[in-house]
Amino acid sequence: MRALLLIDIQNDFLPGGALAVPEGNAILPVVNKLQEQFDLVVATQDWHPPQHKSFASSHAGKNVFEVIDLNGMPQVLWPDHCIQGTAGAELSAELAQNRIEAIFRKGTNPEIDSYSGFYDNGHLKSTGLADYLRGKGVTEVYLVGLAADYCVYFSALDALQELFEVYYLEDAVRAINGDGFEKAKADLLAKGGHIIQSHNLHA
Ligand code: VGL
Ligand code: ZN
Repeated sequence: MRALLLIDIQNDFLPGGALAVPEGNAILPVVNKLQEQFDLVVATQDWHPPQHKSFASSHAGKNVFEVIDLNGMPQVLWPDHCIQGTAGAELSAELAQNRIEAIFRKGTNPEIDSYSGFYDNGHLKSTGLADYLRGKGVTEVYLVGLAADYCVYFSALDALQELFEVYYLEDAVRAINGDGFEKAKADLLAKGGHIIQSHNLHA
């Protein structure tokens, strides 16, 4: 049994958004078509309280994209994004949503960032996604969404660690940083993940 995971396809990661991923909108038609080939579609949603510690605005004198130490872990400082209840945090209106069975929210703890849909960055707390998928009999996880080098990548890493077969759909993701994208793909391959194109996938 396979599941399609839609990672953070939210307005703030799309053109015009607070943390827009270059060409992020290019994934939308691909993702909408892909959904038809899956019996289970699940989404994640970055869902931060205002003044989240991953925001540069929460640290006096710090700039966006600077890296700081946050509770013993390196933390990239982001522009304010995906604040709970704002339009930027909503899933894109251009994303087909009728087949999404559940939405897992993350990044709600103001003290720690949460790139993966499975765990926060310190692996302190689970979102319940892995158990949800296992409960549905899922063994293979296909990942699409934004950003390829952050939330899609970290979700894929956790999916591997949770012993799912992992497929990263290269043409249905876009990255914040080109180098980061190449490193993410190389690392996923080294750890047993599969990098595939959506046209190579069939029902
Ligand atoms: C993301 C940075 C900060 C993502 C979320 O969805 O990739 N990136 N928060
Ligand atoms: Zn975030």
